[in-house]
Amino acid sequence: MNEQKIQQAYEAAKERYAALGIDTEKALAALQKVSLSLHCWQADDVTGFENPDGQLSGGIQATGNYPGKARNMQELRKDVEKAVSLIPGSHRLNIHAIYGDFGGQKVDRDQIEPKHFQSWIDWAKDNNMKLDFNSTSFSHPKSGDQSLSHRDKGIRDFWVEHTIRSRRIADEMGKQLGSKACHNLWVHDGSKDLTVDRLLYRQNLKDSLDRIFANKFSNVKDAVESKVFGVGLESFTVGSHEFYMGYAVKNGIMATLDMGHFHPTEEIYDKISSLLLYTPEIMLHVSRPVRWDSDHVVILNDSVQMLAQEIVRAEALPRVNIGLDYFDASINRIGAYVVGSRATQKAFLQALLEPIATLRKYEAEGKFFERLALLEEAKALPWNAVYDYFCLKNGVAPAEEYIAEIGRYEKEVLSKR
Ligand code: RNT
Ligand code: ZN
Repeated sequence: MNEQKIQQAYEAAKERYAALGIDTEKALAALQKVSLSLHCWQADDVTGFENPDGQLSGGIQATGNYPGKARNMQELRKDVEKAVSLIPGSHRLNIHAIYGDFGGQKVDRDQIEPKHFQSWIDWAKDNNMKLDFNSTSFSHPKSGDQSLSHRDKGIRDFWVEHTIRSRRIADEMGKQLGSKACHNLWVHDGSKDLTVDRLLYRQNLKDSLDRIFANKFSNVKDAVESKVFGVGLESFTVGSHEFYMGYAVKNGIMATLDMGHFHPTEEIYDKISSLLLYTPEIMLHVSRPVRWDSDHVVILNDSVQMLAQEIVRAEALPRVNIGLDYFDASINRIGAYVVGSRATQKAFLQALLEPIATLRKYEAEGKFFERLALLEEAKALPWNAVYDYFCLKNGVAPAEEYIAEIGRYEKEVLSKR
């Protein structure tokens, strides 16, 4: 796309928005500050580096067998660097504990240390990125159907130790990179069939969490992630939404809202303005459930748009940590990162360009037809010209041009794996 054309289209859009009282420059400046936390696990279908042949377990599944997945740390970093080069702005990388630099050694989960992640911290510095972290309860011989809530104290102790160490690693990342790291705790714990011991498991999980969070780390923002159910664990999830919402509120930590972790017609956008009254911040897992928590690549759909609108309308951008969470193994994985990240950015840009003052005025005056009409019209305003300009300003391929770039990378790099 010709630079001049992008510029011209932007000038026209700027005028169009100005007529509605919207300052596109302000929206662009705000979007520049929206950092996405890219999930490292899209690049290798949640395999990690502990055991490259290991099977993914714990109620999550990556389906598809597209060639070219990252087989080791070097390949994964190269892929993330490529993806990031096609996403305007500066972003974070969200790492799971199984992605440590273990140097070919067997390092069990209760043995991980900051040193195993030092090369990630150095990499992040070199690439002008910040890091977030996650403990990993799945894909391990001690996982079974439960981890932190297991009825065997020995198993619980193992996972408590792992999670405390994970938070310590996050602290080190936050300290060295000068930006607090989000530590997200999600455990798959549940049961396939009916349990008569719901209370027992939940008491166990609460007790484990109390032990895990007994220490405060000043460079960590803690988050706990609920879920409605996992594959193979359909009848009961220990860490339900109520469980973690209660825990987060009581302990002043974040709840993570994953878009795929609620009942199929339940949307997370409506939870933002409630949770923020009671918790300091929120962590998001932007995802796309298709009939279930299928973790399809994020696209610019109503769910993501309404989520972004709610956050912007509540002036909550500084209190929301935007993580992505999906893993599609059936398409080019770098493409998956880029499509999902750009869709998320577009949703936030649209929200930042909303004629909110007029909409609020209509609402206050009871002019509901006018409110509905303007909401409809706003959908078709030339926000995409503003996004192309955002790409241009950030030196990133605009519009569909990234498709060819990813094609080149596939030919030159991925196809040789
Ligand atoms: C699983 C959760 C969790 C994971 C990652 C890999 O349903 O969404 O966030 O996807 O931790
Ligand atoms: Zn998630």
